[in-house]
Amino acid sequence: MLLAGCKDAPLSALHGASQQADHIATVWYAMAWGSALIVAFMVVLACVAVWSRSNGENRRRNIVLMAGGGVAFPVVVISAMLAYTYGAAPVPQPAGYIVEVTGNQWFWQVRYPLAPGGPKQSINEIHVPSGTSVSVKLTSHDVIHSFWVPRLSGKIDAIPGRVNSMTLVASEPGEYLGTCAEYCGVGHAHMQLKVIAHEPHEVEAVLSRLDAEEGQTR
Ligand SMILES: [Cu+2]
Repeated sequence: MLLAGCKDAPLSALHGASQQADHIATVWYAMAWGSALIVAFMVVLACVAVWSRSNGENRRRNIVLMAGGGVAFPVVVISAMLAYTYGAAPVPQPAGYIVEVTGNQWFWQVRYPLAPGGPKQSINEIHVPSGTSVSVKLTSHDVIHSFWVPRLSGKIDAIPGRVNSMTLVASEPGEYLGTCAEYCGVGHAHMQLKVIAHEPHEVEAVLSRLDAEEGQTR
């Protein structure tokens, strides 16, 4: 019941706006309810163990219970969860749009290398077309940051000297809040960003209003 309060928050991973985020939420629910059932089952077994009396002749049964409950059961549950998590994950589509994002203490620098009329840039806002697979190429200028837009996808680290990639798709136009998810210094808590998904035909006009990259003409 307490968790129900988190569902519609702007940074909620349980309120997906993409297939990828919906899949993460489904896995989260399966793990949460599965874990609750396992805990309940273990509590029942512990009660049975406390209340039953052993006459010392059940050694074989005890070994079977320990091997079953301690080895076979976790192996089956964890394997099934692993297969489900990877097997049912949405397959990334080839990217139709590219943004380059650089983490800085304490802001996100966004570059649109293929914008019409030359590369454009924005700060703490990522303009993307909705319904399109967006390739985010991520790096950092100083320390390790973590890029996380919970309603669209999972987390990925921004690491100095390295480019990490992820693909995200916003199913519908709208604004999706994101945040740095790895402590990166005193300004970390304010290091938020917004993915703004536009109707695909509006993106070109939006990009044309952004600042040109230094050294480029508009
Ligand atoms: Cu941070």
